[in-house]
Amino acid sequence: MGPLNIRDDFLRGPPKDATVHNIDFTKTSPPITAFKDNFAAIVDNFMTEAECKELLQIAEKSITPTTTSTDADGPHSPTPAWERAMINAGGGRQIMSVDSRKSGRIILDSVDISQRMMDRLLPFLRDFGIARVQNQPLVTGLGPARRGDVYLKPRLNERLRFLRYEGGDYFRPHWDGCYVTPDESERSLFTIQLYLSGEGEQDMEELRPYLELAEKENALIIGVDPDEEELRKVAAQKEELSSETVGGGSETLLGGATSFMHGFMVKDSVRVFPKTGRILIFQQRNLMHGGDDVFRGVKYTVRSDLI
Ligand SMILES: O=C(O)CCC(=O)C(=O)O
Repeated sequence: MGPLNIRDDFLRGPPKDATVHNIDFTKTSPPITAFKDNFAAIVDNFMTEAECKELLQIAEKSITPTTTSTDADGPHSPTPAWERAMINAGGGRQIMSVDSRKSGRIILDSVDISQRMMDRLLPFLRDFGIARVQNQPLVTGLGPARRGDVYLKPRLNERLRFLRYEGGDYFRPHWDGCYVTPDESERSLFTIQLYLSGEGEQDMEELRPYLELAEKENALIIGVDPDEEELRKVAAQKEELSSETVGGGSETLLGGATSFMHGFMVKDSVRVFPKTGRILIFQQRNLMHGGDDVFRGVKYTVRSDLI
């Protein structure tokens, strides 16, 4: 990968018109009492649409071949080579698992960009009371709280994971693993999702039949003895519905919320819909979540961690 050539004033300064919203899981619809006092919050307008576009371009440029390819149809301009996202299999190994997730991914390691994002984020973390974490057992677990461990000087993991979901792509429910640096002096406590596309709230009437199909597929996949024939049928129905609505990625996004739920088989979840420039921050401990299937349009998000 060559130099990223990031302009000096990119992502500098505080965002204009940012609004914040703390998620109180006892007051959400549906309420999730098991997540009482667990931390999750949204900052809207954290980045402008232009900044989101530029960030995505930087990421795509980092994986775009520099040479033009030629095949039987003639020369083609280079297109960014998004890889398929994998899951961690322990011991630093990654494996493909479409039962768990299906999306494109670019991994961009950039201390510079993550530092600029962090400079912008820090005042919000202070307001949320998570710029310094001490005696918060729900966030750290009981051991660190009892020992009086203090988590200071948060930074954003420079490993930025750009995810691209389209045509029925998803990330099934899971917990985010806590990342511990090799020298064990730092660990991640919070996840960051920065949405680079999406319009925010979606029409639930329109979305409901799509979600029901995705839920059916999910229930079959995680069942003890899945009915393969039924699974194929549901997957085909879902594909048909999603591919009908895919058309270049310029359409309004349908689906793709980051959903919080208490348990794999829970039907109704608390949805945070992607919105360009919106950032979602939540504690890694306890908060089961997933990325809903995307049925129309393209969802782009950047995942990182606060360490
Ligand atoms: O794409 C999403 O909304 C969720 C992604 C996610 O859960 C993850 O990156 O761990």
